[in-house]
Amino acid sequence: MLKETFSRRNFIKGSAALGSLLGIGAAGKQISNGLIPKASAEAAAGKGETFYNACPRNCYDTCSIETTVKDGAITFITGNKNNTYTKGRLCVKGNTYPRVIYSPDRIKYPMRQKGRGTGNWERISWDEAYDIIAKKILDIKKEYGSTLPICLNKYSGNFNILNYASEGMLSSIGYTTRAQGTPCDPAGSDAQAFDMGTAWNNDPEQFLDADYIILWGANPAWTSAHSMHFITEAKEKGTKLVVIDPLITQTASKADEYIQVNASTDGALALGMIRYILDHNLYDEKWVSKNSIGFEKFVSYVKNNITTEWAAETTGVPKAVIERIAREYATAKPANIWIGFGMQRHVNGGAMVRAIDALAAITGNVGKRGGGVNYIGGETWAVNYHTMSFGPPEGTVGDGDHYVNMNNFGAQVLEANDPPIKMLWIACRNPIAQDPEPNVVKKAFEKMDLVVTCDLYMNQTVEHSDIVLPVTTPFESVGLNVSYWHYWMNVNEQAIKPLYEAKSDLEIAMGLSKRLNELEKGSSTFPTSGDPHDWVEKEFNDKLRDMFGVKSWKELKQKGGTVKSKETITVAWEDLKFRTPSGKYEFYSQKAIEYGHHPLPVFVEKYEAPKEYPIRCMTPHWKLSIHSQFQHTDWLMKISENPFVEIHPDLAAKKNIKANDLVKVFNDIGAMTIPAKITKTVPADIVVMYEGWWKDINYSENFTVKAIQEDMGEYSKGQRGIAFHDNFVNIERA
Ligand SMILES: Nc1nc2c(c(=O)[nH]1)N[C@H]1C(S)=C(S)[C@@H](COP(=O)(O)OP(=O)(O)OC[C@H]3O[C@@H](n4cnc5c(=O)[nH]c(N)nc54)[C@H](O)[C@@H]3O)O[C@H]1N2
Ligand SMILES: Nc1nc2c(c(=O)[nH]1)N[C@H]1C(S)=C(S)[C@@H](COP(=O)(O)OP(=O)(O)OC[C@H]3O[C@@H](n4cnc5c(=O)[nH]c(N)nc54)[C@H](O)[C@@H]3O)O[C@H]1N2
Ligand SMILES: [Mo]
Repeated sequence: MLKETFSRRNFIKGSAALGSLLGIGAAGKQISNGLIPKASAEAAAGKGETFYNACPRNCYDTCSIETTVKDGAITFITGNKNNTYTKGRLCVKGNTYPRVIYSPDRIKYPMRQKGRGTGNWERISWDEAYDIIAKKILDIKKEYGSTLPICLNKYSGNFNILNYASEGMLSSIGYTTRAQGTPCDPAGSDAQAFDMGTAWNNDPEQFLDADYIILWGANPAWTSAHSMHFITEAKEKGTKLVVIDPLITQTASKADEYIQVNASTDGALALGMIRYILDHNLYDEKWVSKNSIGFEKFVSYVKNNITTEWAAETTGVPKAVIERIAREYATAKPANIWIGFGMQRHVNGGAMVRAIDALAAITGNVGKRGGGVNYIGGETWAVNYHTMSFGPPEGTVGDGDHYVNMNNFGAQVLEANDPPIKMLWIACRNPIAQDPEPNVVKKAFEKMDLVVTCDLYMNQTVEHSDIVLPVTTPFESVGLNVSYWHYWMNVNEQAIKPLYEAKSDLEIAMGLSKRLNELEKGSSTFPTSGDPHDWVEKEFNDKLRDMFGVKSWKELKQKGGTVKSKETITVAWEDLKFRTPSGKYEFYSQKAIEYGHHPLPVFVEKYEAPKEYPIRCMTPHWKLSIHSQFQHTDWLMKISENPFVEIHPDLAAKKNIKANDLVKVFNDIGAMTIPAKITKTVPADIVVMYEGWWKDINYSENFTVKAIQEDMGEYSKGQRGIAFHDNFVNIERA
């Protein structure tokens, strides 16, 4: 068994040379003396030039930012007041951006590591880096007769539309292997696709129009701070707020009613509520008869299989509570449900989402302003993806790209044999920290001839790479961002020059294409030069112009850096034309059968805890980071010094563990030792460790997480996700 310990590690592994390459030491001093700006009153008053930026992280909020620049340095940032979602405010992470940009930990130059994981890095020039990479690509193509042994793992470190240059670059050299899927939402997105044709949420600003709000396994107080403004305001106006979560989250603490459900049993809760609603004729008969198919079959399933007594026993929620919230929900108009991504990270996550969707549909809450069963949306991602429009070189043989599941990347890379994967290109991803079974991911890396990672900071993935290419922050490059939650489009201007030798992923793609073509003419179809502003301009099309009412990038800038889309798309399914095969809401889904599922929203059992590891270990998202990002920020490190495991006092007493004791959390694939936080916010059969990593600490919440699949994901995302919360461990005092 692997034993991982909690230790402050010499991150830089004693390399003085690396220290200076990272900007620590002499160079670091120079930065802090010269560049790190102070948020002075003068700057806060707006003196300096103003630029509009967009926070491009994988976050519901995708904020519009106003940046003040003086003498070429950022002196102040704040939320853009022209945006009614951001409302002139940033979250705690966003407010630290100047520390992120000017962090002495930034990777400053391209570097090559002599021996993966040795820390023996040397500075190389961009030309050398391009040369090594281009030669390897051409060698692989020669040896294997195709570029399929080259694999891209790119996801959401930066959702700027120009960052799709990574995908475009790889497409431009031939067919390659791709990490496919999403860790965020796959099971729930399939569920909504079976029910309605696709996942599509109402504008979150419409929480203000709701009479009743259920936050179902979502923790927006941490993961979507700006949504909380609307929820809180609605509550102040008299809207009832219910939070359903096994953990007493910060969001739960704001609720009128908190319901502590047994993990992974929400399907039973929704079906129990449905039984009550059907029995008491509280459903919207007109809505279901006009807008749905399969309702009768569903009713028959519920009446034959579900009782509120059974639901109470399964979920741990008293029968009287199930019945009361069922009545309240069904009679409030409109009633709004927000299903979190966290809730569906289970082996029955998709089935649970289908049951909750059904609850919204039978009460006629789908297609209503202020109502809806809100999960995720993509209506505004109507950009051209111009960066990806360059096909493979002429004469490329083969029948297309190969795919491995991003969520089980390590194992699937190891399994790929036809041909084997020999080179990794990693951008906007930290798979060694963020994926399940990090040791399997490391093994996959060992099989490679070359691992190239594009990133801003050292992390576990960079440490296991051969070459690291330094990338820019959003403030040093241009772009365009839309959200999967709100309905705004934000422009990102270049506020300052790139620091050190950092380049954007787009510039890197152009540079590599240039070198490839110098070495072998026609080996990459990606443009070898170009102004990034022109690339942004190429993302606009008539649909986007119509949706947002702006013609161009420049106009977006003139309009205050941010515009909201037309009202008509902000109420999901308002026209009640569903994108299912029948065009109706499908309680009975033939598509679900095609993908191997029950056609109806039925109850599916939770994952059974193994006997030796009876404690569920949940790993939700952390308030002070976006996954592995924002951990190089001195301000945040100050208030969040180290990870911890949350344990209920009863469980702690049973295990003889006291506050701050070091605790070993372990199962058959891994272990780690971290301090205990004793708290009643977690139930006695669950412990919690937060997702992310802490600088200089050998911690990943994934050390014990197995790659157990969710039930759905293939239909809408190509691949299933990981049941991150069906992770079972044991604990003992270390
Ligand atoms: N600060 C911050 N914000 C973020 C992120 C971040 O890392 N940090 N990440 C972004 C990304 S990529 C994502 S995917 C989203 C995730 O956003 P959320 O879905 O809001 O966040 P999670 O922490 O994954 O899970 C939310 C809640 O689901 C609960 N949950 C787990 N299992 C169950 C269950 O069986 N039933 C019920 N009812 N609840 C359950 C957890 O206890 C947790 O409180 O947040 C985005 N925003
Ligand atoms: N146990 C457990 N594990 C989880 C989850 C969970 O709930 N529990 N949640 C999962 C979810 S939902 C997600 S979305 C994943 C997220 O996991 P990742 O996709 O790895 O997310 P990040 O850590 O946000 O970003 C990865 C890297 O992108 C880099 N980056 C930032 N900007 C740029 C850029 O412009 N260019 C390039 N090339 N790189 C850039 C960052 O510095 C960072 O190192 O984690 C998953 N892992
Ligand atoms: Mo995510």
